[in-house]
Amino acid sequence: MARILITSALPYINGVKHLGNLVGSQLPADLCARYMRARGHEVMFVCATDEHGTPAELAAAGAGKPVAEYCDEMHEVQAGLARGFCLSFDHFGRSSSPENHALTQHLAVKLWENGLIEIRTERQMYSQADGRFLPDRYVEGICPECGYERARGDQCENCTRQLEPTELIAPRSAISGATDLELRETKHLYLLQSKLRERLRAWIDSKTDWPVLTTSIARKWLDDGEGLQDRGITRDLSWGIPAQFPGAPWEGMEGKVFYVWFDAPIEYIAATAEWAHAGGHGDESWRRWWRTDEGAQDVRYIQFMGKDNVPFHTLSFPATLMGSGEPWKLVDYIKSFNYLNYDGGQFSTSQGRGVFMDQALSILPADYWRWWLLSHVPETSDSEFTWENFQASVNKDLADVLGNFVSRVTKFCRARFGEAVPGGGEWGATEEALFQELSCRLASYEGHMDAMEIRKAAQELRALWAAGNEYLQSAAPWAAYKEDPARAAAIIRLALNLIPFYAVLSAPFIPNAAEALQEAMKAEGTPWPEDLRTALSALPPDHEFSVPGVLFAKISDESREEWQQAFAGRR
Ligand code: B3M
Ligand code: ZN
Repeated sequence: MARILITSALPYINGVKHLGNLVGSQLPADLCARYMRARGHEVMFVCATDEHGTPAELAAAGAGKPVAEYCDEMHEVQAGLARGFCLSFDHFGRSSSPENHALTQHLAVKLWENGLIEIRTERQMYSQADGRFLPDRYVEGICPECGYERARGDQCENCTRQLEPTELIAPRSAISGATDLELRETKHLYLLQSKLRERLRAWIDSKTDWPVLTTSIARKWLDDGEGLQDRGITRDLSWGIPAQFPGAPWEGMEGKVFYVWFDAPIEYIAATAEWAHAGGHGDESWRRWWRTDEGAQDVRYIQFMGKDNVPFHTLSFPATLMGSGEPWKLVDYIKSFNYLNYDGGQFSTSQGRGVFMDQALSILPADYWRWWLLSHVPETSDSEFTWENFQASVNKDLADVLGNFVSRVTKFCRARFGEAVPGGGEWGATEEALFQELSCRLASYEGHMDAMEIRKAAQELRALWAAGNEYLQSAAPWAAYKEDPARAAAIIRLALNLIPFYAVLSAPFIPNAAEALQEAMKAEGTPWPEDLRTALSALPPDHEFSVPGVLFAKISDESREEWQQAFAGRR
């Protein structure tokens, strides 16, 4: 048994996330957490809302609410949607928590003590029209790297380059659209990341098993130097973690807060502390996940995120932790994702294009979405959601393959033998062939899941379901029943045993359906099939069950068309 720490990139507080956001971090992280728990590992799975920075302020202003109130409300909304999608966080925290305030300020002090933070006077965008400094997303303009026209002052969405507002070409205020911006002097704390370049490079070089998507982005910013410039880590904002606080070794930072990307990843640690405090556990209970001098040397730490977040997790956050000089746990594996597109274009929060988490749950249960999203996760390239593809995949994989298998087997048994596992008869060559196939596929499924090759794992899972259908087809219990009822009983006994077996294997993808199957088969608590033959004899003769209700309803052409229309326009 190992100890596995899993974090998902923190969803911004500024509104309900779309399915592209969900599949890029929280959902695959949940898949991993569920799988690792099922394999008997001790798992700590945390996430949180990312509540600081200009996105929060802009969204609160848009909603006409004080920022704190807006964040309280949106946190509850996002937590509710996470539950709706069965995201099995051990804790879903808030980057605005007292724990994060304390840790962020603590780490900044350590960095200062190690000579990695200094005060710099810089010239910063000031808007006459708005009467204020314009940090980060308060400025928009053209990306100096790729020419993208709607680059934001913190990062270009198109090419992932981290930016300063002053680097944008033709900058304008995101508040008023004003272009009369001038540069005014102000002081900020700077993190001297460039001093850590060689340490970071050696660390990245040691990660030979990381996905290419992750390391190529890291190397790009490491090599051309742009990504690892010394960065201002404070901002002229009122909402955030104060940069001037009792015990701070510097002066003059009144009215400034830490930059959201400085405190957000620290919330991974703080969320674990929040978990401990919420459960009444002592500090050692979270520190054993995060301090390599207090137990975390045995932890495997896996992060999940979209590709635009990779520079912050491969460079900035490790720089913070390494630079502190304290023994914090660094990430062991970063699983990053490309983008999911929507029906010929992009999902867009600003334009309300695509399906958002609340809308998705209002039309279909979570498992339908989980299955499609995970089996089409944009792992090696961008992928695209279309309603046709969604309909086909739900109807074929879930309804025809898994749902139909369960329904045929349980109904046939009820009609011929009653609602209990039939005894008698023997297994022969057909069963032997099935065992062979299942054990190969199970090993391959486990291999893909261990490596978090999610699409391949989904394919293998589907093939495991299909093997059950093919077995039924070739063993033909309905025909056997006429001549040799005992033989039919043996076939059905095996087929019934496949149901809890499938439920356990499928639970990371479709937890609700898996639970319904376990309940119907009265097989709750079935363990992972460490030994195939044992697992497939787990339900003995006379074990009672009930025929489950429809597991997955097919999506009709009418519904598909209706949804296609409904989600084409503005949210
Ligand atoms: N909130 C960006 C995003 O949602 C950001 C991730 C923070 S992870 C520490 O894409
Ligand atoms: Zn760009």
